[in-house]
Amino acid sequence: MGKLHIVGGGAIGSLIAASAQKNGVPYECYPRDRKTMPTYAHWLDGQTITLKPATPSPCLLTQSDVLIFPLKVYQLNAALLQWLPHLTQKPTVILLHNGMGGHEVAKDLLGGDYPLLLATTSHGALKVSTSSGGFHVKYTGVGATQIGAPNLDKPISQTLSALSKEAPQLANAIATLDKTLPPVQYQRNILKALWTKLSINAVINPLTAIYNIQNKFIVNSEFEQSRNAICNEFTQVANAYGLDFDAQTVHENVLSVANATGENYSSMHQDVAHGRQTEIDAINGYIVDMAMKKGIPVPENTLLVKRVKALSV
Ligand code: KPL
Repeated sequence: MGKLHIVGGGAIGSLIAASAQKNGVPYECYPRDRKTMPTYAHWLDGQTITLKPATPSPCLLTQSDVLIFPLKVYQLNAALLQWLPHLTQKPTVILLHNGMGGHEVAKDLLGGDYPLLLATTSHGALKVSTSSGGFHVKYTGVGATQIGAPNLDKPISQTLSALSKEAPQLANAIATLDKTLPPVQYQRNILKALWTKLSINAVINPLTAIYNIQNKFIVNSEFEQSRNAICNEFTQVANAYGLDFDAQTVHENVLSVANATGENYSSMHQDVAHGRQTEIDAINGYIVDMAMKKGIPVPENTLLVKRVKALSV
């Protein structure tokens, strides 16, 4: 098994590092700012896990290594550029972020045939500052990670065991991630899985950020019109790109995630509350961009992008 190299010291990156520590997976962590890297993690069972110190700079990786970027899409270009000289042996790269656009960034910098995996996770984690000025990470909810290989030629393997014959390097990287932070579910059609997550984020994230509410409140009738409009626009755009969605199922799925994560404040709510840049460009902004290329009007998504941008720095 190769070593797992984790770029970034955010909540999910630190959760992966802590989980690697807990499960005996060899890893290195490369946060942008070593001062804000969590030093320990609080696990759901009350356990405290001490993280190993961060590694100061990238190093040459071998093909069996796995390089994961649990970063925001807008941080990806700079991070990949920094790593590019160290990827000559083509270790597997995994992108793990909310929203869309990472695949395009990776294609530009790494090329369309690079051993690449795209992933989305529903694990919950919170990075917390301590009174002494340090940081720790809190595992707030067990979820699952969906992962798939967008650069493989069709026909794409249906199962992970088929993938291990077609692309053993990618199957091994998935196994490494699964040993680190299970469960990891292989998705043959990862783009559809990412668009599904996009539909959820496109409704919950901007509404919770704009109205300063927990996820559960977006199911209220006062948001019905907006929810319907977002889901209808999303579905038209997704269909125009050959992705099979129907608006009613999209809407029902959004409501069920909002209920299941009801007590959470969405990541966009938290970004606005902490004065950080939001992921609006990679979520509703991505829908707007993709719609423009096909000449589809998306007034609700366009309005939400403007309103969230007005809230954030
Ligand atoms: O992914 C999320 C986010 O907050 O970004 C949801 C699913 C909305 C959970 O809060």
